[in-house]
Amino acid sequence: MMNYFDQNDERIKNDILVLSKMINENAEGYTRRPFTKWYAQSRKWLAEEMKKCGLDVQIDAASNLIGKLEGENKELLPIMIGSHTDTVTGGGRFDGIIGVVAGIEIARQLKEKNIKLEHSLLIVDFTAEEPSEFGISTIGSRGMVDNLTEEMLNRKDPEGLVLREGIKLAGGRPEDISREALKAGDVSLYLELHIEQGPVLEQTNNELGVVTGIVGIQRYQITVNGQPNHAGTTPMNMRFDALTGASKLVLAIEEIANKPYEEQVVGTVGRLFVEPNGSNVVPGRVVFDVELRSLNTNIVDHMVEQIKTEIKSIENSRQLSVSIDKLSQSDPIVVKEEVIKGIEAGCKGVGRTIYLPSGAGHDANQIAKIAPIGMIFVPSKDGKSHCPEEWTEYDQVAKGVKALGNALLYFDKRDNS
Ligand code: HGY
Ligand code: MN
Ligand code: MN
Repeated sequence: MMNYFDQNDERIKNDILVLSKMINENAEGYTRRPFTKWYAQSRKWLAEEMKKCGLDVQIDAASNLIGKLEGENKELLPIMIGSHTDTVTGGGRFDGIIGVVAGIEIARQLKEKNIKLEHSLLIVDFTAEEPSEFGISTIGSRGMVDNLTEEMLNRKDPEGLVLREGIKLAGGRPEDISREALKAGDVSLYLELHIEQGPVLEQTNNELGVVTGIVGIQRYQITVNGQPNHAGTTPMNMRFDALTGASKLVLAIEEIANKPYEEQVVGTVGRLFVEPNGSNVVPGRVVFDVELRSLNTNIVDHMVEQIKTEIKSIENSRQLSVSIDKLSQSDPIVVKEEVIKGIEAGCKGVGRTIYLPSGAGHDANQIAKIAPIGMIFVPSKDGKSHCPEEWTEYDQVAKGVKALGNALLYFDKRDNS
């Protein structure tokens, strides 16, 4: 595969630095949550960068930012390159961000080198990929493939913002999401560059990862109801303590996830609320989120059944009432052989490459519902992500961009030969 694209470390570094300043300065790390003024600021900058390299820019009904470059052959379906620029609270500067920057840098170089693609090219910044305060992740890419239900659109965040209003705030038209959604046969291929968010590339001294599959994620909300009471006058044997009951359940979930299964699994409780949350009050109610991940959906379903059994036993032994509600589910993805072949070709001659699955979920999980998907990983220092220490060398990111650009040309030529 000819190396048509340059490794432009400096421009990539500048893009990442500019975006790393558009953050909530009152929050930890590099925080840019969706539907905030910092998100609007970054969106505005991205749109300007897209326009500068000749992309026709629009916001779709689900509020995704999309830059389009018309292809030479109108018979061919567009190729899409995308990711997200929202972060988790206290997050880093690379997760998602490098995938959108990569798309823009590829568009810049196509223009500079006067390379004419046969396919039209769509560069997408998907809205709210990270788990949101609405209990849903990949909001924009869900919307793009009509996978946002009315119930989801009517959900409120803790401040009372309704998701459909948030989408409008970000420039979307919730009422048009279903009508304008993309279907199978609308997009030829989706490609995404992303940090690995794990230790494998670094530990094996590789520079590029050809992603072979992406885990499926199921998220649930568990509510433990007990009885608030005076912490000083309520004897230990007369308490219905929601927090100690929830703690037993959290540890049981860890135990369930630590069991041996034929496929790797993870189980996490990352968000927990105590009511009334007073130091001299026996907790009356605890609400927490559980997320379970694996490449094998049957194993996750089996874990959920084990959690439900634990819930029954804790209800009986502690006279509490516990409910479990499903928040969201994304299905696991296996990357198609012919896509892996093109990604291999793109990485050839760019950097040391290995094959690995993704333990993180991505917008690609949603776009896989309407098109073949492929992903390229670049290393994460110490395997860290979703924290301020998240780090990838700029030249490593630029190598990923070059590989992605080469892969794009491989697929563009493949479909037109
Ligand atoms: O949580 C994830 O897997 C991704 O980083 N949003
Ligand atoms: Mn991400
Ligand atoms: Mn993330």
